[in-house]
Amino acid sequence: MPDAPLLTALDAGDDRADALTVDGRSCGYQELLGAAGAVARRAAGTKALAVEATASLETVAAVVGGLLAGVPVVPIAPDAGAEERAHVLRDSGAEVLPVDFAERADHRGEPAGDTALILYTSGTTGPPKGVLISRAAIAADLDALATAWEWTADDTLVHGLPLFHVHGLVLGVLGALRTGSRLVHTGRPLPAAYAAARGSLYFGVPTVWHRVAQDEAAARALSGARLLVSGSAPLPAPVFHALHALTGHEPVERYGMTETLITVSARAAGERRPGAVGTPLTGVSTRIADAVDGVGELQLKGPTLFDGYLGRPEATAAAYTDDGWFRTGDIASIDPDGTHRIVGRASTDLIKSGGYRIGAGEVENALLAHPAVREAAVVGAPHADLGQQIVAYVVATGVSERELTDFVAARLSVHKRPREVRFLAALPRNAMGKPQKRLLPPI
Ligand code: MCA
Ligand code: AMP
Repeated sequence: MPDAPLLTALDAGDDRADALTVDGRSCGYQELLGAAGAVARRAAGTKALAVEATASLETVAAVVGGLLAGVPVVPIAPDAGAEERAHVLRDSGAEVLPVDFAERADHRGEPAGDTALILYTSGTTGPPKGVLISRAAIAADLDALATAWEWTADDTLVHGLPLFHVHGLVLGVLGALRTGSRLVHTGRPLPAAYAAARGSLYFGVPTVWHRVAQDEAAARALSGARLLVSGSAPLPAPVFHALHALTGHEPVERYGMTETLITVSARAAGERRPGAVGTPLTGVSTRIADAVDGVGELQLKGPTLFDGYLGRPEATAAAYTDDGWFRTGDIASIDPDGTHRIVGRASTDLIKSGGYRIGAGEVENALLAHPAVREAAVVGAPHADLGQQIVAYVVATGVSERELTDFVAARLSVHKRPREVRFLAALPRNAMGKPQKRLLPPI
């Protein structure tokens, strides 16, 4: 299995000139292979390849080039601030290499490298950790999803998601290059761009689907599609129903994590239930641990799981139970017919905003690095469009909300900035002096 190529469709010799469109520029597989070959030649022998993951053909060529060279690819968010960027480069040892899409070099056959991607993701505290994702895990996941969604070379996949996370990159790019479906990446996930692309298979995070459902003309244009898929955060039931009413399609919801890839999904041929994420994919086993009335932590086993956090054996060990199950940290229940429901997260310090995973501790540390800030507590407040929005409570003098927001955006990344800052005289603390987030004033 590890010796088999990951991007099977690329080797199959398809010569459509528009096999791939990213932000308005198209290319065929042969052009992509040529550009990726040039990257592979440069990357050969490096420890890891850092890719500035803009929505562009260059990003796709760089990622494919890393795979061809057998060098782990480390995508960097284009909006990553100085501190986050430095952390990722230092922690991974990845090199930034120039990528010129006009360059061509012949590079046949993928090597049997183990780690395909190192994706940086937030925990509740501390800086993001590098998640090691193997070729075998990606292949297993994409094949299971192709079966679940009846995803084939006849599809045109459309999305506009960022290319530095599992959703946009693994499913949204590598998935197209493995199944052979055409890909139209819209640059940004705007409803009008989704409508104009006239695809058969659409991916979006709930925020995107919420915006589509609010744009009636765009939503109606999706009625000719085959499948609308939502994931990365809970899809609110009203959005599910609005999409159904406007497009005629009930969205397929699926559940995953950077560490596990996608593990549970509704099926193209099956029932789609609002508030539910379907059943485990081929090869995946699930259980609910320490259940009270059937609700408890979702734990997983299967071929799509990661190979650990880069250089952090203790964190890797802590992610598993003693008997070898991965602890998702998500609270779930399973209906009598096997349908899974995600009902919350064990820790409120892991925030999901617009489908992005953000650690409260990471944002708090960034705020505390500002000389005017003495204390900081960050929470995810419910938000109709973003699911949760980042709200910061700070004890600070002589600094404005805007200055603090920009400070975090420049240090971490724009999507990790608080959307609201509340100034307090002191943080509520318990007798031991520990901050009590549940006693913070309501938003
Ligand atoms: C605002 N902007 C700023 C600042 N404030 N720029 C600099 N400094 C500031 N302080 C600018 C931004 O650069 C941007 O500019 C514009 O304001 C809007 O940014 P923002 O408000 O962040 O965008 P949004 O509209 O709120 O974004 C919504 C979104 C986004 C598009 C849905 O959240 C998104 O792409 N989410 C996808 C996340 C994702 O893919 N997650 C998957 C994780 P300009 O407009 O000029 O650019 S993988 C996963 O979860 C698993 C495995 C799974 O299950 O899938
Ligand atoms: P990330 O590592 O960014 O992929 O975030 C993974 C987290 O996203 C999971 O642990 C869940 O909390 C959340 N998530 C992903 N998909 C869903 C979904 N369909 N419903 C609810 N939560 C989801």
